[in-house]
Amino acid sequence: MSTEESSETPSSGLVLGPSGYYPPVYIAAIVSVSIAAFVIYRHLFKSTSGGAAAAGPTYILAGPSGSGKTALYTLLRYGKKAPTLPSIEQNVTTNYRLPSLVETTKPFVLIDTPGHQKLRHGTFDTIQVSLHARTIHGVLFVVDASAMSKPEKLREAAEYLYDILRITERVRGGTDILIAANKSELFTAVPAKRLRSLLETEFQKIRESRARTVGKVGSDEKDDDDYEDNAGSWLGLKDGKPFRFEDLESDVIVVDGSVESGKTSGWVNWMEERAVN
Ligand SMILES: Nc1nc2c(ncn2[C@@H]2O[C@H](COP(=O)(O)OP(=O)(O)OP(=O)(O)O)[C@@H](O)[C@H]2O)c(=O)[nH]1
Ligand SMILES: [Mg+2]
Repeated sequence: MSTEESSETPSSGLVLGPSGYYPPVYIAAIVSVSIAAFVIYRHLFKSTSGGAAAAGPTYILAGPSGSGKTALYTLLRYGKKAPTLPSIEQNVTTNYRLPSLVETTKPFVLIDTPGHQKLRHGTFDTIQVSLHARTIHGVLFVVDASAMSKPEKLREAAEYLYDILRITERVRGGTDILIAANKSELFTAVPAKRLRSLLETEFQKIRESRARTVGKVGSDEKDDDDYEDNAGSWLGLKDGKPFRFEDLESDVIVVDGSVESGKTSGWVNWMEERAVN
């Protein structure tokens, strides 16, 4: 066998191919393309729950980053607290057992979503999938109640919830939504009733500002399927009145709790009530 036909790597560092040496630039290109393909694969298939949201009755944990979703998911799923890191992809189980329904119902799908703004598209997709499959039993929108007295944190939470409602309100009857006011053991935590009213005021402002971007209040139609292009200025619109959660199709309630103190019964009871419907 001649040296040219040998498959050994030459000492120069160049890789020998069937027809000679591949210059480093080709190798760099192949590596870059492989990495890009891997990133796209992860983005498409790993950042969302895939088919799980359509596989059975589903609860989705959503909400801003740092609100305690993964802490809650861990407590619900494993029955104990554990340290968490900011999530970059969803945590999914198709085998979640609600405590008082272990004997009587099948397991549920429980999905924990990342709250970072750049990763929220996966959450919207998951909600869409679950809505179309009619498997959605509820969205637990987790907020850090101790941060809700800060206008920018309140605004961020309200904007995110608004965008979720733009999806759920397109379906007749809407979707049950629990705003889980977490970290209620902290003395700075805003109580549930006050939080509801703060969010309503914020929603009114968001609706007005989005109406300005599309023309006038209610000018973009609810039955436009493309929610991405629709600012949602129609949300909860009734006789020109200020925004009220009770004017929505979706049933929205706010309940205090604390993963840290193990005070989650209000949220679990809410899930159990919906589990049998
Ligand atoms: N004081 C207090 N801290 C909590 C509580 N629940 C969660 N935390 C803490 O809040 C921090 C963020 O919790 P995570 O569960 O990681 O937050 P997340 O909503 O999953 O955040 P992302 O994954 O970035 O969307 C962690 O340090 C938790 O320990 C609570 O009830 N009280
Ligand atoms: Mg998380």
